[in-house]
This record gives sequence, C-alpha cells and structure tokens, in this order.
Amino acid sequence: MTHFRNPIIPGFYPDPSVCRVGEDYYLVTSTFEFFPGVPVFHSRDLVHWEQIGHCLTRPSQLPLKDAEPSGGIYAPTIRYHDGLFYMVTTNVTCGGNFYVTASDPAGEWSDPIYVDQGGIDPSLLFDDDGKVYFVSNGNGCMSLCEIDPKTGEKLAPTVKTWPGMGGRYPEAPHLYKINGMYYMMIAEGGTEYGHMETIARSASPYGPWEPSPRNPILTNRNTGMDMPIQATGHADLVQTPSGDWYAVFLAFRMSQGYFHHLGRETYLAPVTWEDGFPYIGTCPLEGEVNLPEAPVQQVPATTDFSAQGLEWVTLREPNGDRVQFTEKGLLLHGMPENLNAYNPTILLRRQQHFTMRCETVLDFEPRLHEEAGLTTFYNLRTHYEIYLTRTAQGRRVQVRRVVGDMEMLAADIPAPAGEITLQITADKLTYTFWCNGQALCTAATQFLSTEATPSSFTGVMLGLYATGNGRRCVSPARFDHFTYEGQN
Ligand code: 6LW
Repeated sequence: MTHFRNPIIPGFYPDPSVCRVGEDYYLVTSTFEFFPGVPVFHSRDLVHWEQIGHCLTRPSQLPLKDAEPSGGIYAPTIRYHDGLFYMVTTNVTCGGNFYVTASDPAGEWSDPIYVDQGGIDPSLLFDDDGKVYFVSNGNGCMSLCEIDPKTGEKLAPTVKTWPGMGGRYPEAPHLYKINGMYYMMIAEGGTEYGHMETIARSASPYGPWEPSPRNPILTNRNTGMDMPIQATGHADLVQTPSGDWYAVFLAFRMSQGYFHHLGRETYLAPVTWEDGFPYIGTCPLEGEVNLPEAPVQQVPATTDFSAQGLEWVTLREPNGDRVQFTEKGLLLHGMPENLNAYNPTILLRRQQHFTMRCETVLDFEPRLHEEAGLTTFYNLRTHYEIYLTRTAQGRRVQVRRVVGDMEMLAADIPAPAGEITLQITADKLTYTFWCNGQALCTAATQFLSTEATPSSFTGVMLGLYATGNGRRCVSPARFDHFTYEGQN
C-alpha cells in the first residue's frame, strides 16, 4: 500500500492524462504558452512521479510564436499501443489537433501528425479489432472518427456522439473499452467551481449512450468552501495489474475566498465500480493506492545552472543563445522585450507550494534602464518582480507590481555594491521581496490568481529574467544559482 496526499503533482500541472505499460505509469499535462511543452512523468505507484522529459521539444512540434497567454497547448492524452506511445493534444494557436509518437516516452517524440477534426481535448482509443478512434469535443458535443494511426488520415467522416449531461462546456472526452463496453467519460460544468466528470456507456463507440445513474461521478461542486480542494474534473482512468482502478484529474486549492494562484494541479483518487459504471465521488485529501511504494528522485532544492533541469521552461520559443547554462551559472542576455512582451529573456519553473522560499545571487552591471531579477509571473499582464536596475538616481533595487492595466513601483532602494542576493518568500496570502536579507515590501497573492486574470488557465511561475527595456543589454546578467524550498 502506498499512502498519498493530494495534490500528487502540485502547481500548474493541469489536464492530466495517464497510461500504464506493464508496471510503469506515464502521465502528461497541458502547458499553454510555455516551451518545451507537455511534460512526461513516470511512476510505479501512481503517487510518486518523476519528470522524465517533454513531448514537445522542437519548434517544428510546437509553433507558439503568436500564442496569447493561455493559448498554445491545451489538454493532452497519453496512450500506448503496440510498442509506441501516442500523445494527442491541441495547439489552439497554430495547427489544431495533432499527435506525436515515441518508442521511449522520455523522447525524442515525432513531428506532429495533424488530424482534420475540430474541437479540443482529443483522445485516442485503440480498439481490440484494430480500429483506432479519435475523439474530441466541439459545439457542445463529443465528435468521433476512425483514423489511420500511421498518417492521421480520417477513414470516415466525423460524427457527433455523446453530448454529456447538460453541463456547460462538455469537453475532455476519453473513450475506453472495458469488458466489451465502450465508455465515454467527459468533463462538464467548466473548469471552475462547477467542474465535474460524467460518463456514459454503449455497445458501440457511436452510441446510443446510457449515462451513469450516478453522474456526475466526480465533483466537488457541492462541497462547502471550507473544503480546500475545488473544481475537480477532467479525469483519466487507469487500471493496475491486479485489477484496481484509479483516476487522475485536475483540481485547485484556494488561497482565500474564491481565489487560486498556483494553477490547476494533478490529483488522484481510487475508483469503485457500481452496476457497471465507475464512481469516484468527491476528491479525497489523502488515501491509499494498492501498489508497493516506489519513491522517486526529487528535484534538488538548489541548481547551479550547469545544465537545464526538466523543471525549467521558457516562454513561447526556445531562448537559444539568450539563455546559457554554464559552469559559472546562468547567463541571461537581456533583449529589448520586457516582461510585458511575448518573448522576454526568461527562465521559469512552477511555484508548487503556498509556503515557499526562492533565492538567487545576481551578478549584473546594469546600464541605464537595463534590469535583471526574479519574478512571480502569471502571464505578461500579471506579474511581480524584484530586480537590479540603473535609473537617473544610479544603481537601484526595485520591486514592481503589474496587474492588468495597473502598474506600481512598490519599492526602490539604492543597490548594495557587488553581487546581490534576491529572495522571494510566500505564504498563502502574501509574497515578500528581499534584497541581501532585507525585506523591501510585500504583495498580495490574490492579484496573481486565475480569478484576477481573465480567460486564463495557467498558474504562478517563478522566473529569472533580464531586459534592456527597449534595447539589448550591453552585458549579460549572471545568476549564480537558484534555490526553491516549498512546504504545503
Ligand atoms: C482544456 C479544456 C478546458 O483543454 O480548458 O476549461 C482547457 N476547459 O478541457 C485548458 O486546460
């Protein structure tokens, strides 16, 4: 037995999908405008997950140049068939629905194979008669066609199939064949507080569908607001070799009131079967998995940046020469673009815990208006940062808060000479910004929340960045190391 506490993968890791190969489990999540895209995690107990790679590591797989915040890569599905892994998803900015394949899930994955069917949240079913079904949502209904998995070509026109139970935004379909019956499991109610999972079964993938009498089979929409986990849904099922069923799904944790800023995270729950339908109920805070415990290598708290760990990503495009991992630390070459632009020089990882501390030592000689520092970054419209810069007053350390159309300078002090230590600490409600052990100011987490950032699906990332604010920086900023310590 392995004990688990939810979330099993904290921080901005939404839309989880899982598959099993022998005794190994693989899980992927959505990544929107971040590059590389779609992390791949491995586990042997469904509780301890270690990232082993990304599915989308090349610009040819992941064109994101014009991706709006929360555009780009939506919900993925991972499946395994006949020696090959398939990851199918949507690039809502460019190209639509596609899949990539790999024999080793750590990568490299193939170039995209596009499928000419609209909607989002695609999924695949490899049927036992050799047929392969491609299902996605669109226009309030699930759509389905048969494809040739080698080419992505449709073998028959797309047809509409199960519409769900009437909740808004029916989406995230997964089609399964279990004991000879087809099951269509979907999310409904929107990815906010009304989120839920529903299911129907049929003798044919085309229907007619018989909904579960217990729908929704997973939801926290009727729990009180004192339940810290809300918005459960967007689930995927997996069966262990001994026959037990589990679901992974997304949910989020509120900081206060209706605000959440860490993004939608990955959760786990046991699944029971009643009268031929799976049932989950509400999300447990903790539980047991009937598998032997298999701990994994933790991401080290401190990186010296001699190499890029898998937890680090950039925005939209690989940063190329602008971001260099060296024996002396991370070198960031600031470009004219700043944090309000699509392509700043930035390296990011997720904030995964309400209570956390992150720290770096910065070595930088800014010219006028150049800056480099540490940011709590939600997206280009919403971010806080502490940075070293040069103004008419000389070399300064400042804290800036950008929230929608509001921008404020929250702190401004003469910079200490030489290398400086920048630190951000957080609890549920507040970030505190520190320079060389001195607290400069605080800032509320609530304005970096999904609720304060319209039409967004992401969560707070911690970033190291440099910018010339309109010009290229004359010299790079050097970050000696980065430490992240979190506690949930
Ligand atoms: C995901 C879809 C959704 O593809 O948000 O609100 C999208 N619903 O299921 C991004 O996570």
